[in-house]
Amino acid sequence: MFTDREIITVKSGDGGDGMTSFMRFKGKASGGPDGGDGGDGGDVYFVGDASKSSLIDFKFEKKFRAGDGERGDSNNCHGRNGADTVIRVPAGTVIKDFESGRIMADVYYDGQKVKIAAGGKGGKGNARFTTSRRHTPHFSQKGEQTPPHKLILELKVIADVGLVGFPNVGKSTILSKISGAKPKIANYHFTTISPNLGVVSHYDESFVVADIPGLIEGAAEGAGLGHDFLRHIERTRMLVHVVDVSGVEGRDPVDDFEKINKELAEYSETLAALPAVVVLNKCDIAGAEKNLAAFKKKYGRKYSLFPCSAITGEGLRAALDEVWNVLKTLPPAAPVEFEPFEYEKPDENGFEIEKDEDGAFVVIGPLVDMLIRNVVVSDYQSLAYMQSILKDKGVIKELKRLGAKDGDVVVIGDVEFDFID
Ligand SMILES: Nc1nc2c(ncn2[C@@H]2O[C@H](COP(=O)(O)OP(=O)(O)OP(=O)(O)O)[C@@H](O)[C@H]2O)c(=O)[nH]1
Ligand SMILES: [Mg+2]
Repeated sequence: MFTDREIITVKSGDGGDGMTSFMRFKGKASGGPDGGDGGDGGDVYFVGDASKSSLIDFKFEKKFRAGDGERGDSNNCHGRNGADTVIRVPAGTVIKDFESGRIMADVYYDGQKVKIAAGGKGGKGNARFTTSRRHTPHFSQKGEQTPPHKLILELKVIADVGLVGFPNVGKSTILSKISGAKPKIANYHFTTISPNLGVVSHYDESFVVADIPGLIEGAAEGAGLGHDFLRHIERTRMLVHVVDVSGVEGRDPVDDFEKINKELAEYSETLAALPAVVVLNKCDIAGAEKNLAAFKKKYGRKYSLFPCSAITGEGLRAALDEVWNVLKTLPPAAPVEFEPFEYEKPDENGFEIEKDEDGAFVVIGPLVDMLIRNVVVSDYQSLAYMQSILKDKGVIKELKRLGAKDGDVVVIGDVEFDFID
Protein backbone atom coordinates (compact mmCIF):
# COMPACT_ATOMS: atom_id res chain seq x y z
CA MET A 1 0.00 0.00 0.00
CA PHE A 2 1.26 3.45 -0.86
CA THR A 3 0.44 6.44 1.31
CA ASP A 4 1.72 9.91 0.71
CA ARG A 5 -0.19 11.98 3.26
CA GLU A 6 -0.73 11.28 6.94
CA ILE A 7 -1.65 13.28 10.00
CA ILE A 8 0.18 12.48 13.20
CA THR A 9 0.58 13.96 16.67
CA VAL A 10 3.91 14.59 18.33
CA LYS A 11 4.68 15.74 21.82
CA SER A 12 8.04 16.67 23.22
CA GLY A 13 8.79 15.67 26.80
CA ASP A 14 7.73 17.78 29.78
CA GLY A 15 10.47 19.18 31.94
CA GLY A 16 11.02 17.44 35.28
CA ASP A 17 10.15 19.34 38.46
CA GLY A 18 12.86 20.90 40.57
CA MET A 19 13.28 19.47 44.06
CA THR A 20 12.89 21.14 47.41
CA SER A 21 15.18 19.57 49.98
CA PHE A 22 17.75 20.39 52.62
CA MET A 23 21.04 18.82 53.52
CA ARG A 24 20.90 16.59 56.50
CA PHE A 25 23.83 16.12 58.82
CA LYS A 26 24.04 13.83 61.77
CA GLY A 27 23.03 15.70 64.87
CA LYS A 28 21.89 18.77 62.96
CA ALA A 29 18.27 19.28 62.02
CA SER A 30 18.84 20.63 58.57
CA GLY A 31 21.54 22.21 56.50
CA GLY A 32 21.36 24.38 53.41
CA PRO A 33 19.05 23.79 50.47
CA ASP A 34 20.22 21.00 48.18
CA GLY A 35 17.23 20.34 45.89
CA GLY A 36 18.47 19.59 42.37
CA ASP A 37 17.01 20.79 39.04
CA GLY A 38 14.59 18.70 37.04
CA GLY A 39 15.80 17.19 33.76
CA ASP A 40 14.81 18.69 30.41
CA GLY A 41 12.13 16.93 28.36
CA GLY A 42 13.22 15.13 25.19
CA ASP A 43 12.95 16.77 21.74
CA VAL A 44 11.08 15.45 18.71
CA TYR A 45 13.19 15.06 15.57
CA PHE A 46 12.55 13.88 12.03
CA VAL A 47 15.24 12.17 9.98
CA GLY A 48 15.27 11.52 6.23
CA ASP A 49 15.63 7.85 5.33
CA ALA A 50 16.28 6.99 1.69
CA SER A 51 15.36 3.35 2.30
CA LYS A 52 11.74 4.33 2.93
CA SER A 53 9.48 5.02 -0.01
CA SER A 54 6.10 5.79 1.52
CA LEU A 55 4.44 7.08 4.67
CA ILE A 56 2.77 3.73 5.30
CA ASP A 57 4.25 3.42 8.83
CA PHE A 58 2.17 6.42 9.89
CA LYS A 59 -1.09 4.82 8.86
CA PHE A 60 -0.78 2.63 11.93
CA GLU A 61 1.36 4.62 14.32
CA LYS A 62 0.13 8.15 14.73
CA LYS A 63 1.27 9.28 18.17
CA PHE A 64 4.86 10.03 19.07
CA ARG A 65 6.06 11.21 22.41
CA ALA A 66 9.51 12.07 23.65
CA GLY A 67 10.50 11.18 27.21
CA ASP A 68 9.75 13.50 30.13
CA GLY A 69 12.56 14.91 32.22
CA GLU A 70 12.92 13.31 35.66
CA ARG A 71 12.43 15.20 38.87
CA GLY A 72 15.48 16.65 40.56
CA ASP A 73 16.61 15.00 43.75
CA SER A 74 18.14 15.94 47.04
CA ASN A 75 21.89 16.22 47.31
CA ASN A 76 21.82 18.58 44.28
CA CYS A 77 21.08 15.69 41.95
CA HIS A 78 19.99 16.85 38.53
CA GLY A 79 17.04 14.86 37.17
CA ARG A 80 17.78 12.78 34.09
CA ASN A 81 16.86 14.41 30.75
CA GLY A 82 14.00 12.77 28.81
CA ALA A 83 14.92 10.68 25.76
CA ASP A 84 14.54 12.33 22.35
CA THR A 85 12.17 10.79 19.81
CA VAL A 86 13.53 10.40 16.29
CA ILE A 87 10.95 9.74 13.58
CA ARG A 88 12.25 8.31 10.31
CA VAL A 89 10.53 9.49 7.12
CA PRO A 90 11.25 8.96 3.42
CA ALA A 91 13.50 11.59 1.86
CA GLY A 92 11.18 14.16 0.31
CA THR A 93 8.74 14.40 3.22
CA VAL A 94 7.37 17.87 3.83
CA ILE A 95 6.22 18.49 7.40
CA LYS A 96 3.44 20.99 8.01
CA ASP A 97 1.76 22.32 11.11
CA PHE A 98 -1.84 21.10 11.00
CA GLU A 99 -3.38 24.21 12.58
CA SER A 100 -1.81 26.81 10.31
CA GLY A 101 -0.93 24.63 7.32
CA ARG A 102 2.52 26.22 7.40
CA ILE A 103 5.59 24.30 6.31
CA MET A 104 7.98 23.49 9.13
CA ALA A 105 10.52 21.40 7.27
CA ASP A 106 11.30 19.65 4.02
CA VAL A 107 13.17 16.51 4.99
CA TYR A 108 14.83 16.23 1.65
CA TYR A 109 18.14 14.47 2.10
CA ASP A 110 18.96 11.04 3.45
CA GLY A 111 20.15 11.53 7.01
CA GLN A 112 18.88 15.11 7.28
CA LYS A 113 17.74 15.74 10.86
CA VAL A 114 15.34 18.48 11.91
CA LYS A 115 13.99 19.37 15.32
CA ILE A 116 10.24 19.98 15.24
CA ALA A 117 9.28 20.24 18.89
CA ALA A 118 11.63 21.14 21.73
CA GLY A 119 11.32 19.50 25.14
CA GLY A 120 10.23 21.51 28.17
CA LYS A 121 12.91 22.93 30.43
CA GLY A 122 13.44 21.27 33.76
CA GLY A 123 12.39 23.27 36.83
CA LYS A 124 15.04 24.71 39.14
CA GLY A 125 15.63 23.05 42.50
CA ASN A 126 15.38 25.06 45.69
CA ALA A 127 19.16 25.30 45.89
CA ARG A 128 18.96 27.74 42.98
CA PHE A 129 16.71 30.14 44.82
CA THR A 130 19.15 30.97 47.57
CA THR A 131 20.00 34.66 47.82
CA SER A 132 21.92 36.70 50.36
CA ARG A 133 18.65 37.34 52.20
CA ARG A 134 16.95 34.05 51.48
CA HIS A 135 19.02 31.21 52.88
CA THR A 136 16.46 28.50 53.08
CA PRO A 137 14.08 28.63 50.11
CA HIS A 138 11.22 26.24 50.72
CA PHE A 139 10.18 26.21 47.10
CA SER A 140 11.39 24.95 43.78
CA GLN A 141 10.18 25.36 40.23
CA LYS A 142 7.89 23.01 38.32
CA GLY A 143 9.08 21.63 35.00
CA GLU A 144 7.85 23.28 31.82
CA GLN A 145 4.87 21.47 30.26
CA THR A 146 4.77 21.13 26.49
CA PRO A 147 1.63 20.88 24.36
CA PRO A 148 1.07 18.16 21.74
CA HIS A 149 1.21 19.26 18.09
CA LYS A 150 -0.68 17.88 15.12
CA LEU A 151 1.42 17.58 11.99
CA ILE A 152 0.70 16.83 8.34
CA LEU A 153 3.30 14.66 6.64
CA GLU A 154 3.32 14.90 2.86
CA LEU A 155 5.61 12.88 0.67
CA LYS A 156 6.73 14.56 -2.51
CA VAL A 157 9.02 12.06 -4.17
CA ILE A 158 12.28 13.42 -5.45
CA ALA A 159 12.85 12.90 -9.17
CA ASP A 160 14.49 14.81 -11.99
CA VAL A 161 11.90 14.01 -14.62
CA GLY A 162 8.14 13.48 -14.37
CA LEU A 163 6.20 11.41 -16.89
CA VAL A 164 2.74 12.81 -17.54
CA GLY A 165 -0.07 11.82 -19.85
CA PHE A 166 -3.48 10.22 -20.21
CA PRO A 167 -4.01 6.72 -18.80
CA ASN A 168 -2.82 3.78 -20.91
CA VAL A 169 -0.54 5.86 -23.17
CA GLY A 170 2.52 3.81 -22.16
CA LYS A 171 4.16 5.83 -19.35
CA SER A 172 4.96 2.79 -17.23
CA THR A 173 6.12 0.83 -20.27
CA ILE A 174 8.57 3.63 -21.05
CA LEU A 175 9.83 3.69 -17.46
CA SER A 176 10.37 -0.08 -17.57
CA LYS A 177 12.37 0.25 -20.80
CA ILE A 178 14.62 3.10 -19.75
CA SER A 179 15.28 2.10 -16.13
CA GLY A 180 15.46 -0.95 -13.94
CA ALA A 181 12.03 -0.22 -12.49
CA LYS A 182 9.33 -2.89 -12.89
CA PRO A 183 6.04 -1.01 -12.73
CA LYS A 184 2.76 -2.75 -13.41
CA ILE A 185 1.80 -2.49 -17.10
CA ALA A 186 -1.60 -3.44 -18.49
CA ASN A 187 -3.99 -2.53 -21.22
CA TYR A 188 -6.51 -0.66 -19.15
CA HIS A 189 -6.80 2.79 -17.58
CA PHE A 190 -5.33 3.57 -14.16
CA THR A 191 -3.00 0.59 -14.02
CA THR A 192 -0.62 2.79 -12.10
CA ILE A 193 -2.22 3.93 -8.86
CA SER A 194 0.85 5.25 -7.03
CA PRO A 195 4.09 6.82 -8.24
CA ASN A 196 6.92 4.61 -9.53
CA LEU A 197 10.50 5.79 -9.54
CA GLY A 198 13.24 4.55 -11.85
CA VAL A 199 16.91 5.41 -12.11
CA VAL A 200 17.98 5.94 -15.72
CA SER A 201 21.64 5.39 -16.57
CA HIS A 202 22.50 7.51 -19.53
CA TYR A 203 26.11 7.07 -20.65
CA ASP A 204 28.07 8.01 -17.52
CA GLU A 205 25.24 9.95 -15.94
CA SER A 206 22.09 8.97 -14.17
CA PHE A 207 18.83 10.64 -13.30
CA VAL A 208 15.57 9.70 -11.64
CA VAL A 209 12.28 9.46 -13.51
CA ALA A 210 8.89 9.39 -11.79
CA ASP A 211 5.88 7.71 -13.41
CA ILE A 212 2.59 8.85 -11.91
CA PRO A 213 -1.01 7.72 -12.43
CA GLY A 214 -2.65 8.89 -15.66
CA LEU A 215 -4.49 12.20 -15.75
CA ILE A 216 -7.79 12.86 -17.46
CA GLU A 217 -9.78 15.96 -18.20
CA GLY A 218 -11.21 17.33 -14.98
CA ALA A 219 -8.48 15.74 -12.80
CA ALA A 220 -8.18 19.06 -11.01
CA GLU A 221 -11.81 18.64 -9.92
CA GLY A 222 -11.14 15.06 -8.86
CA ALA A 223 -11.95 13.12 -12.07
CA GLY A 224 -10.12 9.80 -12.43
CA LEU A 225 -7.55 9.48 -9.69
CA GLY A 226 -7.60 13.26 -9.41
CA HIS A 227 -4.54 15.43 -9.59
CA ASP A 228 -3.17 14.72 -6.11
CA PHE A 229 -0.38 12.69 -7.60
CA LEU A 230 0.92 15.79 -9.33
CA ARG A 231 2.39 16.61 -5.93
CA HIS A 232 5.01 14.02 -6.75
CA ILE A 233 6.24 15.76 -9.83
CA GLU A 234 6.02 19.23 -8.32
CA ARG A 235 9.69 19.18 -7.56
CA THR A 236 10.89 17.56 -10.76
CA ARG A 237 13.13 19.62 -13.00
CA MET A 238 11.35 18.83 -16.25
CA LEU A 239 8.45 16.88 -17.69
CA VAL A 240 8.11 14.25 -20.38
CA HIS A 241 4.65 14.33 -21.91
CA VAL A 242 3.66 10.93 -23.19
CA VAL A 243 1.01 11.03 -25.90
CA ASP A 244 -0.59 8.00 -27.56
CA VAL A 245 -0.19 9.07 -31.17
CA SER A 246 -1.89 5.95 -32.57
CA GLY A 247 -5.31 7.21 -31.61
CA VAL A 248 -6.42 3.58 -30.98
CA GLU A 249 -8.61 4.71 -28.13
CA GLY A 250 -10.50 7.11 -30.40
CA ARG A 251 -9.08 10.30 -28.95
CA ASP A 252 -7.21 12.97 -30.86
CA PRO A 253 -3.51 13.13 -29.73
CA VAL A 254 -3.36 16.94 -30.10
CA ASP A 255 -6.46 17.27 -27.99
CA ASP A 256 -4.98 14.91 -25.34
CA PHE A 257 -1.84 16.99 -25.12
CA GLU A 258 -3.76 20.22 -24.70
CA LYS A 259 -6.00 18.75 -22.02
CA ILE A 260 -3.01 17.53 -20.01
CA ASN A 261 -1.41 20.98 -20.25
CA LYS A 262 -4.63 22.51 -19.00
CA GLU A 263 -4.78 20.14 -16.01
CA LEU A 264 -1.15 20.89 -15.15
CA ALA A 265 -1.78 24.62 -15.27
CA GLU A 266 -4.84 24.24 -13.08
CA TYR A 267 -2.75 22.42 -10.50
CA SER A 268 0.23 24.75 -10.52
CA GLU A 269 1.71 27.41 -12.77
CA THR A 270 5.20 26.29 -11.80
CA LEU A 271 4.49 22.78 -12.98
CA ALA A 272 3.01 23.98 -16.24
CA ALA A 273 6.07 26.17 -16.84
CA LEU A 274 8.61 23.32 -16.48
CA PRO A 275 10.67 22.51 -19.57
CA ALA A 276 8.99 19.68 -21.46
CA VAL A 277 9.85 17.05 -24.04
CA VAL A 278 7.03 15.30 -25.89
CA VAL A 279 7.16 11.57 -26.60
CA LEU A 280 4.68 10.50 -29.28
CA ASN A 281 4.27 6.86 -28.33
CA LYS A 282 2.79 3.78 -29.99
CA CYS A 283 4.18 4.73 -33.41
CA ASP A 284 4.27 1.02 -34.27
CA ILE A 285 0.49 0.91 -34.53
CA ALA A 286 -0.99 1.41 -37.97
CA GLY A 287 -2.61 4.81 -38.34
CA ALA A 288 -0.04 6.61 -36.23
CA GLU A 289 1.56 8.38 -39.23
CA LYS A 290 -1.44 10.56 -39.97
CA ASN A 291 -1.75 11.71 -36.35
CA LEU A 292 1.98 12.19 -36.14
CA ALA A 293 1.96 14.54 -39.11
CA ALA A 294 -0.92 16.55 -37.62
CA PHE A 295 0.83 16.78 -34.25
CA LYS A 296 4.11 17.90 -35.85
CA LYS A 297 2.29 20.53 -37.81
CA LYS A 298 0.69 21.99 -34.71
CA TYR A 299 3.50 21.68 -32.13
CA GLY A 300 6.67 20.80 -34.09
CA ARG A 301 8.10 24.28 -33.67
CA LYS A 302 7.13 24.83 -30.07
CA TYR A 303 8.24 21.50 -28.55
CA SER A 304 10.90 18.85 -29.10
CA LEU A 305 8.84 15.93 -30.41
CA PHE A 306 10.05 12.34 -30.29
CA PRO A 307 8.14 9.66 -32.17
CA CYS A 308 8.69 6.39 -30.27
CA SER A 309 7.50 2.91 -29.67
CA ALA A 310 7.97 1.82 -26.10
CA ILE A 311 7.21 -1.75 -27.16
CA THR A 312 9.97 -1.99 -29.77
CA GLY A 313 12.19 0.55 -28.05
CA GLU A 314 12.47 2.62 -31.20
CA GLY A 315 13.04 6.32 -30.69
CA LEU A 316 13.58 6.08 -26.91
CA ARG A 317 17.32 6.67 -27.12
CA ALA A 318 16.86 9.93 -29.03
CA ALA A 319 14.26 11.09 -26.51
CA LEU A 320 16.61 10.30 -23.62
CA ASP A 321 19.44 12.21 -25.28
CA GLU A 322 17.22 15.25 -25.43
CA VAL A 323 16.07 14.81 -21.83
CA TRP A 324 19.68 14.71 -20.72
CA ASN A 325 20.52 17.80 -22.82
CA VAL A 326 17.75 19.72 -21.12
CA LEU A 327 18.59 18.44 -17.61
CA LYS A 328 22.19 19.57 -18.02
CA THR A 329 21.04 23.16 -18.38
CA LEU A 330 18.79 23.08 -15.30
CA PRO A 331 19.71 23.72 -11.68
CA PRO A 332 19.79 20.60 -9.50
CA ALA A 333 16.57 19.51 -7.84
CA ALA A 334 16.17 21.34 -4.56
CA PRO A 335 14.03 21.30 -1.43
CA VAL A 336 10.90 23.46 -1.47
CA GLU A 337 11.36 27.07 -0.51
CA PHE A 338 9.33 28.23 2.44
CA GLU A 339 9.22 30.73 5.26
CA PRO A 340 10.31 28.67 8.23
CA PHE A 341 7.66 28.17 10.85
CA GLU A 342 8.55 27.00 14.34
CA TYR A 343 6.53 26.28 17.42
CA GLU A 344 7.13 29.08 19.83
CA LYS A 345 7.72 28.57 23.47
CA PRO A 346 4.80 30.10 25.33
CA ASP A 347 5.65 33.68 26.23
CA GLU A 348 5.76 33.65 30.02
CA ASN A 349 5.96 37.41 30.35
CA GLY A 350 2.58 38.44 29.02
CA PHE A 351 -0.17 39.61 31.39
CA GLU A 352 -3.31 41.69 31.42
CA ILE A 353 -5.09 43.38 34.28
CA GLU A 354 -8.85 43.53 34.56
CA LYS A 355 -11.01 45.12 37.21
CA ASP A 356 -13.77 42.89 38.55
CA GLU A 357 -17.18 44.04 39.81
CA ASP A 358 -15.89 44.43 43.40
CA GLY A 359 -13.15 46.76 42.21
CA ALA A 360 -10.38 44.19 42.66
CA PHE A 361 -7.54 44.12 40.15
CA VAL A 362 -7.37 40.69 38.52
CA VAL A 363 -4.10 39.84 36.81
CA ILE A 364 -4.34 37.17 34.10
CA GLY A 365 -2.19 35.77 31.28
CA PRO A 366 0.74 33.43 30.76
CA LEU A 367 2.85 35.15 33.43
CA VAL A 368 0.16 34.36 35.97
CA ASP A 369 -0.11 30.77 34.73
CA MET A 370 3.62 30.42 35.24
CA LEU A 371 3.41 31.87 38.75
CA ILE A 372 0.55 29.58 39.70
CA ARG A 373 2.67 26.64 38.61
CA ASN A 374 5.68 27.73 40.57
CA VAL A 375 4.55 29.47 43.68
CA VAL A 376 3.70 27.67 46.90
CA VAL A 377 1.01 29.86 48.38
CA SER A 378 1.49 28.57 51.91
CA ASP A 379 5.14 29.52 51.89
CA TYR A 380 6.13 33.01 52.83
CA GLN A 381 9.37 32.97 50.86
CA SER A 382 7.67 31.65 47.80
CA LEU A 383 5.20 34.51 47.97
CA ALA A 384 8.05 36.95 48.37
CA TYR A 385 9.58 35.45 45.25
CA MET A 386 6.30 36.04 43.45
CA GLN A 387 6.29 39.67 44.59
CA SER A 388 9.74 40.21 43.18
CA ILE A 389 8.70 38.72 39.84
CA LEU A 390 5.60 40.93 39.74
CA LYS A 391 7.87 43.91 40.22
CA ASP A 392 10.44 42.76 37.65
CA LYS A 393 7.88 42.04 34.97
CA GLY A 394 6.17 45.40 35.37
CA VAL A 395 2.93 44.19 36.96
CA ILE A 396 3.25 46.52 39.96
CA LYS A 397 3.95 49.47 37.69
CA GLU A 398 0.93 48.64 35.55
CA LEU A 399 -1.28 48.32 38.66
CA LYS A 400 -0.20 51.79 39.71
CA ARG A 401 -0.87 53.15 36.25
CA LEU A 402 -4.38 51.73 36.47
CA GLY A 403 -4.86 53.58 39.73
CA ALA A 404 -4.30 50.83 42.31
CA LYS A 405 -4.00 52.33 45.77
CA ASP A 406 -2.91 50.99 49.14
CA GLY A 407 -5.44 48.48 50.37
CA ASP A 408 -6.92 47.66 46.95
CA VAL A 409 -7.32 43.94 46.39
CA VAL A 410 -5.14 42.28 43.75
CA VAL A 411 -6.02 38.77 42.58
CA ILE A 412 -3.45 36.47 41.05
CA GLY A 413 -4.72 32.96 40.50
CA ASP A 414 -5.78 31.72 43.93
CA VAL A 415 -3.91 34.42 45.77
CA GLU A 416 -5.50 37.65 46.93
CA PHE A 417 -3.44 40.34 48.54
CA ASP A 418 -3.71 43.97 49.44
CA PHE A 419 -1.84 46.36 47.25
CA ILE A 420 0.83 48.27 49.13
CA ASP A 421 2.68 50.96 47.30
N1 LIG B 1 1.58 -1.14 -29.51
C1 LIG B 1 2.09 -0.49 -28.50
N2 LIG B 1 1.57 -0.70 -27.29
C2 LIG B 1 2.13 -0.03 -26.25
C3 LIG B 1 3.23 0.86 -26.40
N3 LIG B 1 3.52 1.35 -25.19
C4 LIG B 1 2.68 0.80 -24.30
N4 LIG B 1 1.82 -0.05 -24.93
C5 LIG B 1 0.74 -0.81 -24.30
O1 LIG B 1 -0.22 0.10 -23.80
C6 LIG B 1 -0.82 -0.44 -22.60
C7 LIG B 1 -0.70 0.55 -21.48
O2 LIG B 1 0.66 0.70 -21.11
P1 LIG B 1 1.11 1.27 -19.69
O3 LIG B 1 2.58 1.44 -19.74
O4 LIG B 1 0.52 0.48 -18.60
O5 LIG B 1 0.40 2.68 -19.78
P2 LIG B 1 0.35 3.84 -18.66
O6 LIG B 1 0.42 5.13 -19.38
O7 LIG B 1 1.36 3.60 -17.63
O8 LIG B 1 -1.11 3.63 -18.10
P3 LIG B 1 -1.75 4.05 -16.67
O9 LIG B 1 -0.82 3.56 -15.61
O10 LIG B 1 -3.06 3.37 -16.63
O11 LIG B 1 -1.87 5.52 -16.69
C8 LIG B 1 -0.11 -1.74 -22.33
O12 LIG B 1 -0.91 -2.79 -22.82
C9 LIG B 1 1.18 -1.62 -23.10
O13 LIG B 1 1.69 -2.89 -23.52
C10 LIG B 1 3.74 1.04 -27.71
O14 LIG B 1 4.68 1.78 -27.97
N5 LIG B 1 3.13 0.33 -28.71
MG1 LIG C 1 1.14 3.23 -15.67
